[in-house]
Amino acid sequence: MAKESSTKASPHAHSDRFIEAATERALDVDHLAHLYRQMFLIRRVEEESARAYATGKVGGFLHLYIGQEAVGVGAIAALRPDDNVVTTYRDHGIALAKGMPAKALLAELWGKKTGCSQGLGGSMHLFDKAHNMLGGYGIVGGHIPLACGVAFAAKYQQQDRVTLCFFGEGAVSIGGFHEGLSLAALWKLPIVFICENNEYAMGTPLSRTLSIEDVSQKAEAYGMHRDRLIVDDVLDVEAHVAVAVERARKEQLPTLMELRTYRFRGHSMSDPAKYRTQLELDDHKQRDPMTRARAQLLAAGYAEDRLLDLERSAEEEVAAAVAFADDSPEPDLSLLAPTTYAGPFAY
Ligand SMILES: Cc1ncc(C[n+]2csc(CCOP(=O)(O)OP(=O)(O)O)c2C)c(N)n1
Repeated sequence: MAKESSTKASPHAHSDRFIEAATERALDVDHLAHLYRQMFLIRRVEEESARAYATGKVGGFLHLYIGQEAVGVGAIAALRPDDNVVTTYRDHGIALAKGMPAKALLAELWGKKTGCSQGLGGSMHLFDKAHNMLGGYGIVGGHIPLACGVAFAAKYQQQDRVTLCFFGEGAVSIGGFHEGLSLAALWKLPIVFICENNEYAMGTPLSRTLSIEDVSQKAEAYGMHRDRLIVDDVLDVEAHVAVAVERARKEQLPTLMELRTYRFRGHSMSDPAKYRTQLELDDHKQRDPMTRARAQLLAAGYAEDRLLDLERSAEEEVAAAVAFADDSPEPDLSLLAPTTYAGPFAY
């Protein structure tokens, strides 16, 4: 049986209940402004990445996080800097929220030497040891057992560090998901599994791949805590994830969370997203959590001038990162052999 945080209510009902609770809390406008700036920065970085891809500065695959910013920003706000994060190829927003500088990120997408992985990893493999951002993985669900290993290491070394593991709903039918959850529950690992349910795995809706609608129910099979919400409000995300993070840190117990979100762009740059209607997309854009955070700030008396300053400073940060990536050198050719083959290479 799942634990007391379980719910069989619809995600809307759950979210509404939480919004009521949220309104009872005093709104920390400076904190919300900080989260809004992070979301705004991510969106602008993604827009510049798309532009660079179209002009051939970025090669390979590019999966944008536009529309989902409140998930990564809200969830990571509930962490300490020394906590670990592991995620999928849709990793730009998560890396920025975890503290990776925009310069290191864009230089990596541009394939430059100054990128976070010296330009060798690219968009899907963002790593930043200093900020405990442990990747960026391309195999759907393949990183979930790896994240369990990270959480196991923290527990084994008696550190009170929590691991957040993000994945899409497409990973829920993959073997690694079940192996990971099973071991996390058995070994009582300090980990929070966050399923970013953005409704489509490439072009396939969840209803065509899963026999149930509530992904979080999968936790029941492993006797794991679970939670579920619709991502309208970044502060709600933070508050929900904070409960699971606390449980992981204090009780060494894992949680599976399903966060219902939506991506505004196609799966990757090559996807025109013809499997959904314009009406559906417009409806989701109307409920954009980033716009909502901006409106919340204004309603709470945050001066519009301050908001514009904050947006301008983010724009400047992105422009500086683009210039940095443009001006950075290509990776050293001497890295090619030692990073491709095992052998007696000096690296
Ligand atoms: C094991 C495996 N199978 C197939 C793919 C090809 N693939 C890449 S992304 C993707 C869809 C995954 O969707 P989801 O998990 O919902 O994440 P989202 O892209 O929506 O963030 C697929 C099938 C892959 N990378 N790995």
